[in-house]
Amino acid sequence: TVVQAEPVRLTFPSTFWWGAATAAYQIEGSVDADGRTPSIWDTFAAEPGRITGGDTGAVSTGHYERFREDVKLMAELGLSAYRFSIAWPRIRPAGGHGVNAAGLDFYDRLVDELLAAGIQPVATLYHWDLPQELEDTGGWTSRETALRFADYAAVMGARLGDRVAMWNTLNEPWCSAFLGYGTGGHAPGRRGHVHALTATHHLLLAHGLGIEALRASGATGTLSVALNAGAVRPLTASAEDADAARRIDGLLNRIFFDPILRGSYPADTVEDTRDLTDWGFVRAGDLATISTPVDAVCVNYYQPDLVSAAPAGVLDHGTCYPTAQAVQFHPTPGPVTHMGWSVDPTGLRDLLLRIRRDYGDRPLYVTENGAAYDDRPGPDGGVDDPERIGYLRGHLAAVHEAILAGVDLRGYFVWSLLDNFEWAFGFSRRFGLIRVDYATLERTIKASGRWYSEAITHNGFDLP
Ligand code: PNW
Repeated sequence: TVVQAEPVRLTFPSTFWWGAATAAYQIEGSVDADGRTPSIWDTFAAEPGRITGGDTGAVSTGHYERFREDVKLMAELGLSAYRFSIAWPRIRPAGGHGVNAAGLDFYDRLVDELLAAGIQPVATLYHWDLPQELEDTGGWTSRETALRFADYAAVMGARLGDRVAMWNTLNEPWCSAFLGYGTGGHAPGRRGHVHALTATHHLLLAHGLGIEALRASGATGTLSVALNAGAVRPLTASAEDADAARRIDGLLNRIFFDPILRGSYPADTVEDTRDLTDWGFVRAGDLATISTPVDAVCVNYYQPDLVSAAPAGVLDHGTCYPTAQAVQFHPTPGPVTHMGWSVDPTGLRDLLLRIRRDYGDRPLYVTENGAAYDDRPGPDGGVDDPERIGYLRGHLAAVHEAILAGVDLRGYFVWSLLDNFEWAFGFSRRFGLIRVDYATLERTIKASGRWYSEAITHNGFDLP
C-alpha cells in the first residue's frame, strides 16, 4: 500500500488579525502638499551619497493621492487590519504653533476609508520622519523632543482616538537611535555611541509620555509600541560567546523591553556602557513615565543575530552597538533575502516565547515581518515571487507554533503592503505584496499577495 502524506493544515484563532504595514515617508510622496514641512528624511535623502541611486521619498508610490485605490487593494486582499504611520511633519505646522488642519484631514479620510472597507486602522505615530525643525534644536538627543512628541500624540488621540483600533507610539526606536544617531546610516546621519544612548532614552521617554497622552485623550484602541526585537544567538557554547550574545541582547532588546515593561534599565548594559556615559540623561521619574502600562507589545522581526566574541586585536566591526568592539557578527548559514538578511523562522518563534517567558503573558502582535526579493513577470500579466511566499509561509508557521505553545499572539502584519522607499536602499529593494511600477505608479498584486489573500480567506494554510 502507498501511504500518501496528508498536508498539514494550520488554522489561526478566529479573531486573528491578518494585516499589512507601511510607513508615511516610505509610501506617501507629496512632500510639499497641504502644509507638510520637511522631515529629517527629506534632508538626509537630499545629501549626496546617502541613498542608493540618489532616490528620495518625494514621489515614491504616490499613496497620498492614491490612498483610496490602495484601500481598495487592501480590501481585495481581504486584510483585517492595516498598519500605517502618521507623518508628524504633516501635523506640526512650520514654527510649531498650533496644528496643521489639512494634514490631520488626510489621516481622518484614510481612517474612515479603512473602516468603510471593514479594515481595522492601526496607527504608528513615529516611523522615523522627525520634523527637521525639531532636529535643528537637537532632535532625539534633546529631551525637549520627547515633550513635543507628547503634544503631537495628544492631538492625534483627540482626532482619531474614537476610530483607531491600535496605536504604536514609536516604530523601532532602536533604528532611530542606533542607526540615526549611532552609525549615521539613517537620518539624521549623526554618529556617536553617546548620541545613540541619549537618543534611546529620549525616545523611550517620548513613548511613555505618548502613552499617557493617548490615554488622557480617551483613545479607545489598544495602546502599544513596535520594537525591532531579535533572537540573539551565540556562535558557540563558549563563555566568551555567551557574553557577546548577552551584550548585544542588552543593546538591542532589553534596553527597550526592560524600561517599558519593568521600569528599569538592564544593569549589565548600563555597566557595559559606563566608560562612554554616566547615563546622566536619565532623570528622576523618567522610568515611571516610560513604564506606564501598555495594552499589548508589538514586535517587528526579520532575522536572528549570530554573534561571537571578537578575536583579540580585531577592534571595530563598524557595528551600531556601543561596546561591540568586543563582538563579531556572523551570517547565519542558509538562504538570505535580497537585503542579505537570513531566512530563519525559528528566530521569530524563539523571540515570541522569550517575551512571554521574560516579560509575562501579554497580548502580542507581529507588526512587521517580510522579505525583499526581486519579482518577475508571471502568466497573464501577473507577478511571480515564490521566495516571498516561502518566507511568509515559514514565518506564519512559526507564529502558529508560538500560538500553540500558549503565546497570546493576536495578529500579524506583512512588511509591506506595497513596494516602497526602503530607506538607505531607496527603491532598489522591494518588500511589497503589491508591485509598484515607479514609472507609472501602477500597482499589481504579486503571487505572494494572492497567496496571503487565500490564507486570509481560509484563516490558515496548508504546509507543503
Ligand atoms: C524596518 N537593521 O527597518 C522598518 O520598520 C521598515 O520601515 C523597513 O522598511 C523594514 O524594516 C525593512 O527594512 C529596519 O539594520 C531597518 O537591523 C534596518 C534594520 C532593521 C529594521
